[in-house]
Amino acid sequence: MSTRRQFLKRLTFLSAAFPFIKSINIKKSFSKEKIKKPVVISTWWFGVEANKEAWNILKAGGRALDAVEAGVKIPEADPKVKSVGYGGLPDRDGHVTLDACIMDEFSNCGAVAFLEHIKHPISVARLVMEKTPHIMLVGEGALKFALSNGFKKENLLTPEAEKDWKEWLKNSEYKPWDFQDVHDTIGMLALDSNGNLAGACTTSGLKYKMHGRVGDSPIIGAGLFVDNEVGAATATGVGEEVIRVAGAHTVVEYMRNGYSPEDACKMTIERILKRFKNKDKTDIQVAFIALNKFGEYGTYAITSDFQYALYTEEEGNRLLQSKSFY
Ligand code: SD4
Repeated sequence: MSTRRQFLKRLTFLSAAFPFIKSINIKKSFSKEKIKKPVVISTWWFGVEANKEAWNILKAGGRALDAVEAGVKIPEADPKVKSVGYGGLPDRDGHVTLDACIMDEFSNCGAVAFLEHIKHPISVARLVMEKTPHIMLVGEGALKFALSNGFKKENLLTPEAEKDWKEWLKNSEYKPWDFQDVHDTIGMLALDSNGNLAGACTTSGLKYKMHGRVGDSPIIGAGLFVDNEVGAATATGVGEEVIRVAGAHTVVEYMRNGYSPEDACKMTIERILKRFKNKDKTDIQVAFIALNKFGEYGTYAITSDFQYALYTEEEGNRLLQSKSFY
């Protein structure tokens, strides 16, 4: 039985057994021709440039994995993006420490965390996936692995980021939830013309974090998850909250149960918000983006500042406003 038929059979069974499961999005009559592909979706304003790079690979019939790696390398190398790679804001001790992960259509995955001095952590993550029997390397070990594979050791702290950090040091007020200023991980998901999914996620993490702190972004199942039978999801925002609900995996599991990508993101955000009953929820941000096997996408955020970039054949490359709770 084909994978898609198995998927639909499971969904039909689930909705019969559990009528409360929303079955409105189940594509009983989904024909292959209706699948919108290729598609690439990514987080925040810098996703637009990243998508362009990914699209070049996708439109040439390339693999989603190659597209997402090439795509996220754009903000990694851009010093104007103060939350990813080169030019990222440092931790409270002045170190730029990077987290990244990547996952393909075969559930192969690789990650690096707490990595310093390497401009493209996503490519190191891919090499961890392809060249080692492991999934994640961190800190010194990740750096050693990168250098032994030809990566160059660089200073990633730009004069501008250093200036911001020195300014912050004057009061050293640690507000990891302060999303009014700079933040923003790039998470990217792609469906290629062969119908395969992949995802990548890369960040310098929360600004002025404790030295050694690692967020959700390099954690498979939290910052990123891909299941080629169902869909893919990635996260941005306060990583601690994403990890607590195994965010990206939760989104994919909701999609497996028949929910649309948008509903899946929304329900996962709801699970995060449950913990904040008596607090002001508008002072933290978490957002998810999701893409399913049919090329349908969806996003949801806690607060209204979240934007994402979407590139499809029909509509071109656009920066869009996400739905949110607040
Ligand atoms: C982290 N999730 O390190 C990342 C930060 C981020 O938008 O996405 N900011 O927790």
